Amino acid sequence: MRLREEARTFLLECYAYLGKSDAVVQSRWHMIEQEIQSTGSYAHTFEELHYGVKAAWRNSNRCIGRFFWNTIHLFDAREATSEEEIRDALLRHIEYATNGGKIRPAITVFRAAANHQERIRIWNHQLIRYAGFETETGVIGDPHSLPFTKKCLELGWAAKQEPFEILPLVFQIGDRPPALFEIPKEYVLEVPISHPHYSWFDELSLRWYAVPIISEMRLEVGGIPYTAAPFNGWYMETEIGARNFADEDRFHMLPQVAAYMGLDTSTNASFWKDKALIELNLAVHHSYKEAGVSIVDHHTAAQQFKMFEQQEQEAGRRVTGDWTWLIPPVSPATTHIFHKSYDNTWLSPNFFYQEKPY
Ligand code: HEM
Ligand code: NRG
Repeated sequence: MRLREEARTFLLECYAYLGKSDAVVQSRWHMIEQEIQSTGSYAHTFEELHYGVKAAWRNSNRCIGRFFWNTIHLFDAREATSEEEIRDALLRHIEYATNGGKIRPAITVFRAAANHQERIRIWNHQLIRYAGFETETGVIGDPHSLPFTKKCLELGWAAKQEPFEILPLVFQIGDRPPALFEIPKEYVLEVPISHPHYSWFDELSLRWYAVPIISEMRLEVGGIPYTAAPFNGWYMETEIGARNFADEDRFHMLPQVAAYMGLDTSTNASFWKDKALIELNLAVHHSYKEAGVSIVDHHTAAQQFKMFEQQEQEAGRRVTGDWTWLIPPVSPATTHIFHKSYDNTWLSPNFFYQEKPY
């Protein structure tokens, strides 16, 4: 039986890490075995789950931020059963993680799906995210959010159709109708983007939210699937400056930035995209720092990742990684990551994509 094996592998790893005696491992294993036999599943203790989420982060092949894997705060929300309790747990997560700008990595784990009636799914991609609206004159807001925004409107969301409009929280318990809640304004910290030297930058009216809280992935620990387990760290500046603002199918800002800079956009060889990209990234990093909101630049993040690799080697664990995601999208060859290869085996515990619930 698959669950039994995965539970056992996880228990041994977890209890070795926690320094438990053989006797404790034995007795806990007997409990788990019996629980699986009589109920078809088993429940993690708090400390098992806490180690599980740390290991899931440590095993996230695509994450450059893993040096801090051991510091994540766990909110155990497995007792939350009503819509109100789930909403309160999500707001508590946002508040704790935001911490006035000094961002704290955290995860809120909701109950595991024992059966379909009880499964909890968060429909948002991230708890805090900007809406996107299709209009006759083009998209207003973030094109990435178009399908989800449409769902929210169908569910009765009263949108203002603004370019940086925070989407509501939408989640579902089993087959019940999805619940939709506006996030109270005071919970959402945002950063207006300005440039340290270009005063015209303000005219672009760019802003971004402080905390990325991925809410659509499935956490797997010891064979148990947690379908709702939103987690956060802080941003690396390229995520916003080189992708969210720059991608042609996102905010597509490079032509405007280059125009303000007076660059020659009629030829590739003026490197106008590259120059605009650097100033955009500089502005994002500067603005977060100025606002007192945690953010890391891609050079520092790569150095921290190198320390993670060393630390893991010393601990006798292998580091797995997805090179294509680990290299930063700006000046990748200036980081050590570019110049080596990574084993892209997926270890467990880990975070996985799951089918969209809508
Ligand atoms: C991906 C940085 C914290 C799990 C990423 C990416 C970056 C990053 C730059 C690539 C994102 C992209 O290209 O879209 C960081 C930083 C953190 C942090 C700076 C600061 C502490 C965390 C935490 C977790 C986590 C706390 C989970 C507990 C992941 C996962 C992915 C990822 C699962 C892949 C997401 C996907 O496949 O879409 N991270 N991360 N990270 N990170 Fe981290
Ligand atoms: N690129 C996405 C966020 C992906 C996860 N990044 C993190 N995760 N930093 C974006 O919104 O731009 N984290 O948990 O800190």
